[in-house]
Amino acid sequence: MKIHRVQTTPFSDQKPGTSGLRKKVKVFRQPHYLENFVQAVFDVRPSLKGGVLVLGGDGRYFNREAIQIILRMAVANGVARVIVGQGGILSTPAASCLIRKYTTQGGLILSASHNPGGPDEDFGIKFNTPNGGPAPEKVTGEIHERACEITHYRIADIPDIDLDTPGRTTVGPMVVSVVDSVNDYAELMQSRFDFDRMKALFQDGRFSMRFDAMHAVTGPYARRILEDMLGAPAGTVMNGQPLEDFGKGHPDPNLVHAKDLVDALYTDDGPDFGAASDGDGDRNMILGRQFFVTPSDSLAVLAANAHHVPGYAKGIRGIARSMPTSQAADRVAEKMGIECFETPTGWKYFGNLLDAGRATLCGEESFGTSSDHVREKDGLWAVLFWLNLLAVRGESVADIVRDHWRQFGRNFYTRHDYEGVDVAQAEAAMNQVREQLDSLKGRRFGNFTVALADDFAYTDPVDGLVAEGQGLRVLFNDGARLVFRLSGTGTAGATLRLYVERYEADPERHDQDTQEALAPLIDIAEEIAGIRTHTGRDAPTVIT
Ligand code: VG1
Ligand code: CO
Repeated sequence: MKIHRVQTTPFSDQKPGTSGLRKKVKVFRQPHYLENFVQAVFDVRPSLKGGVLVLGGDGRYFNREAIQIILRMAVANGVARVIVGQGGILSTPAASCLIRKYTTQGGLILSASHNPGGPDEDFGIKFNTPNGGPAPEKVTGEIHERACEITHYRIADIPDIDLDTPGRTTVGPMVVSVVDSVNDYAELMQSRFDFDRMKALFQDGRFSMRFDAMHAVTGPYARRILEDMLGAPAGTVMNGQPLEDFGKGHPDPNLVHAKDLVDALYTDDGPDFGAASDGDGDRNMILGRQFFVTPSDSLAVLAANAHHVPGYAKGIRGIARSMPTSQAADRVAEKMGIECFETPTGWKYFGNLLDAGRATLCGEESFGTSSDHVREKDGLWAVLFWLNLLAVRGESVADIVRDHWRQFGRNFYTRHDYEGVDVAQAEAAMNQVREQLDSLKGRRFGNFTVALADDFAYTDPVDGLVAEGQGLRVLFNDGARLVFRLSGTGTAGATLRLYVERYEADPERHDQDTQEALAPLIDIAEEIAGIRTHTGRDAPTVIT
C-alpha cells in the first residue's frame, strides 16, 4: 500500500458554522478541498491515530465519493478501525449512537442537513467528539486554525472499498467494518420506549400515522422501526427512499417544505399523527390532525409528560433550550423544580450539560429535540416519544397540547426567515438593532415596555467558556421577546431570522391564530430593525 504525502495550500473559508462546514458541492469538489479539512481534523485529534472512527452521511450527492476519500486518508493517518454505515448511510443521531456505544475516538458525519442536495446544491462535513456530540467551539476553532496553515495531507493508494456489504474488510493495517445503519439505533430506541404499547396502538386499528422521510436519511430507520418493528401498516412511511437529491426537494421538516404531509394531515379524515424528519435525521416536525405542534411546545410537553415513558420515568434532571426557543419549557422546569438552561443556537452547546448529567432533555425551536441517549438532536426519537405518549394517554395530539396550555399557559411563538438576503443588507438590519441596544431599555412600544436588550452571551456552567455574539435580544416586561440573528448554516448570501414570542395565560385566548396573536410584536420588530426596508423584501421567505 502506497501512502502519498500530497502538497496543498490552505483554503481560508474552512470555518465550521452552527453545525459543521457547509458549502456547495462544487466548492467541496475543488482539488484538495475536502482533503485539507479532513487532514486538519486528523492533525488536531491525535487520538484518532490507532483509534476508531465512525463514518457515514445522509446519502446526499457526493456522499459515497467523500467516504472513499476519507477512508483512504484514514489508512494513511494510522486509524486502526473505521465503522461505516452500510451504503455510506448514517443518520446524525445514529452516528452519535455508534460513536458512544463502541467507545470510539469520534466520527465524521457527512451532511448539510436540511439544505438541498445534488451537484449544484450543498454538502457538509462535521467532526463529532468521543461523547458522540458535535465538536465544541474550542475544537472547531482548532480545526479551522489548522486548516488555515495546512501544507500537506496524507492519502493512501487503495481501491474503492465495498460499502454495500456488511462485514469487515482489511485495508493495510486498518479494519473497515461496514455495519447495518439501523440496528444499533433501533436497539437504543427499544431501551427508551415502550415498544409493546406502541405496537398495541397500531394493532388497535383506530389509530393511523404518516411519517414523511422526505427522501432523506430517515427512510430506512422509520421503515424498520415504525413498519417492521411496531407493525404500522406499509405506507405509513412516505418518501422513504433516500435519494441523492432528496427528489429535488428541500429536506426541511416544516410547514412549507413538508407540504405533502401537511396536506394529508389537514383533512377531516386524515391520520391522527403526522411527523417528518430532515436530511440527516436530526430534526422532527410533529403534527396532529389539523394541528401543528411548535418545536418549543413539543419540548415542554415531552418534559411535562416524561414520566409516562419508560426511559424517563425515573424523572428528568434538567431541561436545556437554545436561547431563541420559546420559554414554554422554563415553566415546566420551574414546576418540576429542576434546572433549566438557556444556551446559544446549535447542538454543540448542550454537550457539556448532558455529559455532566445536568440536562436530560434538550430542544431548539428549529425542530430539534433530544435527550441524553445520544449527543445530537434526534428526529425519530422525538416521534417515538410522542407515539409512546399517545399510546399511554389515549388522547389526540391537539388535546394533549391544549391541556398543556391550560396548565402552563401558552407561549405564542413564530420564526420569520428572510433567506438568500444580500449579506450587507442583512448586516445593516442587524446593526440597526445593535446600535439601539443601549437605548431600548425602558422604551415603550404600545403595550410593551423593554425590560432588557442585549447581544446574547453564554457562559458554559460546566467549563466556564464564554460564547459571545449569539443573537440580539429584546425582552419585554411581560415575558414577550424578539430575537434577531443571522444563520450560521447557509451556503449562499445571508439568512436573517426573527424570532417572536409572547406569553398568554388566559385559556380563552389560546386558540387565536399565532400570526395574529403576535402581529403587534412583529410590527415592533420591523420598527426596531427595519428588515423590510433594508432587504427590500415585503415578506419573510419562510414562516414557522
Ligand atoms: C440552524 C438552526 C439551529 C440548528 C442548526 C443545525 O442554524 O437555527 O437551531 O442547530 O440549524 O441544524 P442557523 O445557524 O442556520 O440558525 V441541522 O438539522 O442543519 O444540523
Ligand atoms: Co439536520
